[in-house]
Amino acid sequence: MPQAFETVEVQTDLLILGGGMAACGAAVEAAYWAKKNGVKVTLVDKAAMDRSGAVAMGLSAINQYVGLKDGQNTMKDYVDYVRNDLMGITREDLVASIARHVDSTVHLFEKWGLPIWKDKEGGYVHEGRWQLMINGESYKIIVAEAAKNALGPENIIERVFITKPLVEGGKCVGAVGFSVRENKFYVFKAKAVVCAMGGAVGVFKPRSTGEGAGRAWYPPFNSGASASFTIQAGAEMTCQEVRFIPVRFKDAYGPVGAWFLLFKSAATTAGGGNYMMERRPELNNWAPYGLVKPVPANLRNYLMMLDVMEGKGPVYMQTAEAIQKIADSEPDPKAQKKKLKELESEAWEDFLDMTISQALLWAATDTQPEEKPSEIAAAEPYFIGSHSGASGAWVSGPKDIAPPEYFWGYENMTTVKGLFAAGDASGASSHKFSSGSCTEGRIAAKSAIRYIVKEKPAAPSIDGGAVEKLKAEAIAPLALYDEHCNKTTDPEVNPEYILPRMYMMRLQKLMDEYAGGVSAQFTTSEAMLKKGLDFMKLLKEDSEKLAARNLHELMRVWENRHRTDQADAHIQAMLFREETRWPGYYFRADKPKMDEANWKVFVNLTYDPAKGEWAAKKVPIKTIF
Ligand code: SFD
Ligand code: AMP
Repeated sequence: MPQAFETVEVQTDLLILGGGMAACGAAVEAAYWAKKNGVKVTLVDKAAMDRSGAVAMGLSAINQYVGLKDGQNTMKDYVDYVRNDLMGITREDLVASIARHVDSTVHLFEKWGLPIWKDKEGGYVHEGRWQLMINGESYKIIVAEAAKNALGPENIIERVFITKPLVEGGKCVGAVGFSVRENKFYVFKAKAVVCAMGGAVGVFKPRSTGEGAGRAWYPPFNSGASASFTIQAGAEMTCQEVRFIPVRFKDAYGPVGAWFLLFKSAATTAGGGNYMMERRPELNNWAPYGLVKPVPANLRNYLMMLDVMEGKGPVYMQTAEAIQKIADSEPDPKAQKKKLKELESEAWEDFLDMTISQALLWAATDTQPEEKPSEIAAAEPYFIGSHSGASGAWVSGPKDIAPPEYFWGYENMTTVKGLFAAGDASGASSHKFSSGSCTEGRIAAKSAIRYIVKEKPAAPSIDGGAVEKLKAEAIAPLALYDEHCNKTTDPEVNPEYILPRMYMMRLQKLMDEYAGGVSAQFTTSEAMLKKGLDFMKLLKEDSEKLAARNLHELMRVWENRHRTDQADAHIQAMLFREETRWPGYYFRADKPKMDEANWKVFVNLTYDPAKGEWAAKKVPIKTIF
């Protein structure tokens, strides 16, 4: 029996998609400018904002704070840091734009109630040059509360999963989606849209399958919605080849930043060798970037992977040594003991504030960080433009910093009119993290409201027929299941459809083996990528046969469709870039060297949804600072 679905139409001016760090920043800023300009704002999140997105579990550090007012660093310092970390490929205008505003966002967090560690003089405690320590278990709740207070509950719709954009006459005029709790299909008609639906996890096969499926560093509920939304809207995408592979405490993905930066811990292989020192000559091959401090994240990974590939693993974070060294610097045994206790509790809190499962793993494996080292490993690839990856939509820079090639009227607007992107959704501006993503959300929302006020876009006229077509497409997997599920004794095995879990495993296997995942030691080549694209074509054909048993699974169907768009874009971009620029993230075995003369450029992609075709091009990098 086909299920009855109500259609709910929501008319608004500014539509904010997502409820994470960027969307919360967008909400707070939009509320202010909307009141002044009589603009209606609506925010839609697939989950409950209090705990949605990457910061769901909380965080133990704010990774971007520039300290402009106290003269700790300049905007240019931050641009220099990001450019080098991304091996020269970065939009300096976008990074600068966030860097000059990020401190004010952090001050807002503090005003909203986020406890930031203070030293004896009342200054912020730094984890590293750019990072501040926080008691951040409730970080997301605090930021979401501010966003909710600013917008008002009547303008927030939770638990609605966005599937696709509405595009009319080359402009983005809204989005469609469905409730994950009720049989309701939503049509949001808007004058401008801020896309902030996070990055993508689960595109590649994770290290943990079966016994630990769903365990990953980045939250499993970010599944490529931003990338798919902007790709399907026809927006130009950038840095789709720049995945991020973090090194993490093995199997539970605990963060390493506090250990490396705050506790100044070393990582060694089983024999005690320190790859960062022993492998230093390798960095010359990646000059000039490899020779700058801090060594880019991908190269730190790479040096470690070289040891692992030579069979020198496991790799250990020498936690006990690091803690003891700090305690020993205290003047007397009593102070040393006190310090040791303090460090122990900080070590546990680091995990309890942001990766609780790692604390559980320590407990389950009888690990006391002050007594024995813990294993670390490179995770699987993720798509996270806000962290140390860079994938996302190509957006306009700010008028006062961007060169003409990077400016088209409204900062953070994609190449599709009326469609703005922030956080993981916007590309080539890495190292925004939680604070920078919130800041970019603020910038994008203010700009989107300026677009609405200045351009006065007409209300969208999407007709009923088009809406019915989108609705039928969105919910078709439910009917497909109902029609065929009784044709086999086990409904999980059925020649008429594919369930989302099976589909996801097929996608992950493809990416893992052909596009340089964990099992391929992050290595691929032109031939492997082309073969991967052959399989991708077949997978995409079969995606029309995705079936869902209930609303929850319908969400899983669409998550996988979104992941597939991200996967496809990734292969296309790696294939186009004929060099290896980020070893440690991926290695093109057929083009093993970095080629500054030909490839110090952005790779930008555009998808034509009508033809199902990609177009790739090189875009020059403009040096501003
Ligand atoms: O160090 C849909 N991050 C860290 N940032 C820091 O500042 N400090 C840290 O300590 C950090 N660490 C860290 C971090 C993340 C994670 C997961 C861990 C550790 C374990 C990075 C930041 O969290 C990240 O940069 C920002 O959160 C990015 O912000 P944004 O807004 O781009 O993404 P989001 O917050 O994940 O929100 C996404 C939202 O979209 C919703 N959504 N809504 C409707 N329809 C759909 N189809 C949707 N799909 C997704 C989500 O529900 C969510 O609301 S450290 O260890 O690296
Ligand atoms: P992580 O926990 O790895 O996400 O790191 C938190 C922050 O510290 C991020 O800004 C990282 O880029 C940075 N970081 C982590 N490890 C190192 C390192 N070994 N050297 C320099 N920066 C680091």
